Amino acid sequence: MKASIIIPTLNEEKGIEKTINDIKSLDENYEIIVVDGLSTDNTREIALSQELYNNKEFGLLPFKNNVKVISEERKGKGIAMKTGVENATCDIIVFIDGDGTYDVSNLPFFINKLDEYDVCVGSHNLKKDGAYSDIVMWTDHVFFPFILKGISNRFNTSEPLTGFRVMKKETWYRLQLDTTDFGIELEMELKMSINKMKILEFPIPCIPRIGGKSKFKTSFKTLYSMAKFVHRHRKKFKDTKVEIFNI
Ligand SMILES: Nc1nc2c(ncn2[C@@H]2O[C@H](COP(=O)(O)OP(=O)(O)OP(=O)(O)O)[C@@H](O)[C@H]2O)c(=O)[nH]1
Ligand SMILES: [Mg+2]
Repeated sequence: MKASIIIPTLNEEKGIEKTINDIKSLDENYEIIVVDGLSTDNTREIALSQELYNNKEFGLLPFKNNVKVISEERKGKGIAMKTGVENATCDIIVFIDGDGTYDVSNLPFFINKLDEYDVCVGSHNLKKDGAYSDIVMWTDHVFFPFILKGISNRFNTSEPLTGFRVMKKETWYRLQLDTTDFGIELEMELKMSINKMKILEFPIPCIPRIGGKSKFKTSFKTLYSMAKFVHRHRKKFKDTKVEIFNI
């Protein structure tokens, strides 16, 4: 198998099927791990139905794009990501959201780039033609990173809060992350710098959520806690070596 794709989900019944099908359509052999945070909708059932469907379809290759569904009762995207890694059997791990917002079509290419780079990250901010679909997306992907950049002027990547990252499992363990919520993305940015990692950024289009609600609270409280984190560590953000891949 090529890689374990970890998908944290919390009430993503509208998006999870598309997210899984987009991966299957790549015609590679990935391990798909859905880490569900006790969703109260049908996310878990839909993900489980994908597992059965696959086993039946690929009778001779029962583990091709097999879907593992894990329940994680502890709250937070960061915890879900960690649980996903602990259950991943491949040496390469990929993180994406379960709301269908990430275009995975070039994933095999970026997995191959891990011979040269420590982490490959997808960025909505490199692509001019992918208009932001709504105010929430614009706030998350443009306004927040802009403000954070203004506060610290230290980030070298264009979308510090991206949820699309590709790395070897050993790189994840080198990062030694302890944030349990969405702040894990900022902690990753920080630790990538501290460890002087080589990063490749690639442009991804802005695809609107298929349904469900954003769990990222675009509030001043979030902004304040993130700004505080960035300010506290501002001197350590400078060593990331980032290259941009122009598709
Ligand atoms: N298991 C688990 N998953 C979570 C939790 N919080 C968020 N997620 C998932 O993490 C992913 C990212 O959360 P989103 O709500 O999409 O955050 P976002 O991408 O900033 O917001 P959008 O722009 O609306 O997509 C989604 O697949 C969520 O369902 C949680 O507490 N537990
Ligand atoms: Mg999302």
